[in-house]
Amino acid sequence: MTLDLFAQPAGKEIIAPGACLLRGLALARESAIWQALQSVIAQAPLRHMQTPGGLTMSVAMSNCGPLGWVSDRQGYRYQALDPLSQQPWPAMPAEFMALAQQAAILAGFADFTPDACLINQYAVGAKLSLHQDKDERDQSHPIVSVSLGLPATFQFGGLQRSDKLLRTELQHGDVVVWGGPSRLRYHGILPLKSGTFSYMGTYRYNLTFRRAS
Ligand SMILES: O=C(O)CCC(=O)C(=O)O
Ligand SMILES: [Mn+2]
Repeated sequence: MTLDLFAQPAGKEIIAPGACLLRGLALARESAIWQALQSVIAQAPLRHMQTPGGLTMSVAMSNCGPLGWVSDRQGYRYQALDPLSQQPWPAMPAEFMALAQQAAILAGFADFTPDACLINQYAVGAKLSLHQDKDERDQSHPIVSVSLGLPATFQFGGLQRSDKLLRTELQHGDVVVWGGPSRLRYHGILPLKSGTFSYMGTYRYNLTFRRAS
């Protein structure tokens, strides 16, 4: 008799209760994901948003899906229209949705239907300081985060900013999911080191899938 029912999927590392790292999960769909990503950013270009405090973010961002995350002098929020074009954000590509739902299921979140996907593009030196994802209305849904292109150091902390940080290198194709008791853990990305990743060039891309409404 085998214990397959209890087996973890290959490459699943539990990093905290309700949080796991699915190494290489996106690789099986990488060319479809890359094509879909290029189509989204052709419709809604990557741009450097302003923080409420007036700083320019080092990461360039765009969105797809019914809602998109935006930051400007008025604050952080989700909205249905791209402020650059006043048009709806591009639709969530089917391959994006399929990957996000597959990852959520593997992580133990069976009914995740994201309505927002934030796209982050990191050039050398770009970073995302330690923060919580807390602009979403219902935090019973997880965050699914997909890494593409150049590697980066991910910091994953606790519920207090000062809590000890786990540091791990995220590679092309890795997916991190955090929800449940880990949903509001602090996390961030250290400044990107220079490099070239075959077809994605000198960038790291990250897709974070959220249930915003
Ligand atoms: O780039 C990453 O891996 C993390 C992105 C993130 O935390 C965010 O967009 O809120
Ligand atoms: Mn975040």
